[in-house]
Amino acid sequence: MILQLPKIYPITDAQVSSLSHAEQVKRLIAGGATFIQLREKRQPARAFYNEAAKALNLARSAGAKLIINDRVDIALALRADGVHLGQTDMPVITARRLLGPHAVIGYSTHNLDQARAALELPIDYLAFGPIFPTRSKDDPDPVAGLDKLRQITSIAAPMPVVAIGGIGQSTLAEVLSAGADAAALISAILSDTYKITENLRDLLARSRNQRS
Ligand code: 3NM
Repeated sequence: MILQLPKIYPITDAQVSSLSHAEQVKRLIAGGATFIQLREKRQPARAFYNEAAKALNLARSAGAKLIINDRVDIALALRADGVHLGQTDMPVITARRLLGPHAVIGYSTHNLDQARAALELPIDYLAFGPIFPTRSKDDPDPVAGLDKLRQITSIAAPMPVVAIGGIGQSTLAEVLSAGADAAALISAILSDTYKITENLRDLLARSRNQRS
């Protein structure tokens, strides 16, 4: 079945935001998030497990889906809605075997060859980026730009494509016009602690005004 993604896909980040993942999730849900990724690159497994458990409770009570970045073990232990995997994480096929057919699996790609290869994998969405320069990722791949995004969205259908990297209020429209099904964002939503809910509401409103 083809995954229906909201146009705005927020990702939590404990470096960009000083708040806990659970608190970020709470504010994102208040802003209208229905599909959220928890991304944690530094915490030890136990600390992240505890945080993810709290975040998942919040998501469940709001009917939102929660996807765990990288950590298939934590997603499995908590029965989270799915995982987001990168090129150096556990192979997608292995994750699918562990998580079963109903889990959502998203997969990061950074160039055309990776995107083509991803289309052969048992994934639910393909992420592509960075579309623009980003400061939220250590050692990002080269900026891919909108033309490559357009190429990918044209070959990927019906696989949903999530654009990521440097997307904000002013660039959202271009990314969606390039055919992306959703935009995944960190700093444009999280960088001001007091405006997380407001930022997300604003982005969702903009995305609704956009023809797809
Ligand atoms: N992955 P921001 S870019 C987590 O290119 C991540 O795959 C990327 O954060 C990729 O919205 C990125 O603040 C960072 O730019 C996205």
